[in-house]
Amino acid sequence: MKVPVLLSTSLFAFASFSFTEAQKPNIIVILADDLGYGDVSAQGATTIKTPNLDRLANEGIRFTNGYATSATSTPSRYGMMTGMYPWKNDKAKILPGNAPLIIKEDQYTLPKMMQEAGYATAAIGKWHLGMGDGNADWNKTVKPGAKEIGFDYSNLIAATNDRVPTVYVENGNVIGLDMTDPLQVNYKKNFDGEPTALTNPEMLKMHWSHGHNQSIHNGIPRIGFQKGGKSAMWVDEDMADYFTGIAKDFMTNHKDKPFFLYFGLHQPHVPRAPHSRFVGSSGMGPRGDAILEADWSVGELMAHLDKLGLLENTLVFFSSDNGPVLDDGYKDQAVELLGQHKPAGLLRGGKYSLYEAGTRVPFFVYWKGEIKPAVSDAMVCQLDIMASVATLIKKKLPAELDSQNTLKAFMGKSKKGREELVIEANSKLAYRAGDWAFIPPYNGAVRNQTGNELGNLPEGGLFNLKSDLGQETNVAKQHAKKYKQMESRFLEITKGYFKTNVKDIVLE
Ligand code: NG6
Ligand code: CA
Repeated sequence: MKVPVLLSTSLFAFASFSFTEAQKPNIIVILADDLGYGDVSAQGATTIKTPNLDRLANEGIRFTNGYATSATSTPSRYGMMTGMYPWKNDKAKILPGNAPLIIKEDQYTLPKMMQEAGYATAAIGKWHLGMGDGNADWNKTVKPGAKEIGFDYSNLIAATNDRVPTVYVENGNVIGLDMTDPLQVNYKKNFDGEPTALTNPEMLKMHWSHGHNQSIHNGIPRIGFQKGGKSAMWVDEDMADYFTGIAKDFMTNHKDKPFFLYFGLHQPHVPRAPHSRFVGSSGMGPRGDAILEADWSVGELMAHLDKLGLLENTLVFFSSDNGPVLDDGYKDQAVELLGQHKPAGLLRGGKYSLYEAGTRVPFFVYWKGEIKPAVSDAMVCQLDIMASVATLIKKKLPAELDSQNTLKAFMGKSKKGREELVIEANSKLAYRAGDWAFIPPYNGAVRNQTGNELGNLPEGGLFNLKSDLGQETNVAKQHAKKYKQMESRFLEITKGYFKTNVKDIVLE
């Protein structure tokens, strides 16, 4: 083995490996959108096969207790990107496409940390953390945005694939805009004479089931109104190819220097409109096809890393921003064609839920040659990527972060991860510690329009996940002492943030 030159500032050592400043490992975080615990064949799916995700799972560490901080996208991504619990920022809620950036420009972030450590940084794909100052003019550079929070390069969709503006934004600039056809966006009212799903249903190739009946683009109705910008509009079916290509280019351009890449997949979030190559490939309709498209995309990125000779010098995190949902507002037969497939695996709930499937998601950590394949039950969370990577690259962090160093668990050197975690869903909080899940008393609907169970339990809930992974039996009463103990610790951590009378967000 080649021993690096022993200069105290240039030698980094962790457990069995060491690397020099110049060889600092690249870090890639891939976040799928609404991919459930059971949506990957390495985690039990049999109807669909996801060979590329399986490779990360089976040749890396596959975590059975891997969590997002939240059961929806914005708060979840906020937690990952800032190392702070999202419920400490009251703006970290599902954002419209014209929302301002919710991360303060002077806030410490994962990408800023990587920049300071000499990394080239990029955010590619889904953003959903707000862009601009709240009065964005999409025909000029929209800022603050990814750049201001630490990304040298960004190529993004502003919010979600079901929200306007339906354009790609590169470094704050809408790509392909024709200045004679300015792009305008409004979430309150339509622009005179512009078609919507309600006025012009004949224009639709995909129909809505709830919400999603405003501006139409590419035959698909969206949330929000937009006008103009026609030359800049994305083609949903090409989005995977587009972002995969951009990510490959970024890797190629930075192959000789350490890089940090955040890659936000848009699948299998609605509207599910995969490329024709994937249409029909899953036998499960657009949702399954979109998962296979995401699997392909990940495979492409990994093959590219290999081609560039970077596989052995790149640490890859793969996870999902929140749990699964079938009907999230479009009639795309996700429910009808599901068959035996279980998007949440054996877990209860799904996206929007305080039950496990809201936040317990696929979570794989892969590093060829450094990480030995294993299945780990350690509790890990996306929140902890920041402090763990900091430890790996020997970077000091501001003390007040919620992010914890679980590097040893991520690298498979320890079976111990986090001891406890507060998760969020629709501004409601729940608590996980050891084998136990605690849900404080909340009123509200049993399910929302998607059919997913929200986990509102007016009496409060306590579940032993070891003996009851599916959370079928609420043992709050039988284990009153444990309940009290969990409650008191939960109240301690969430002091000043926990509210009992939170209303459910109503999806229209
Ligand atoms: C909801 C949308 C849903 C999805 C979600 C955000 C309606 C009826 N539903 O409000 O379709 O876009 O927001 O999903 O509008 S997330 O994964 O980005 O958090
Ligand atoms: Ca999501």
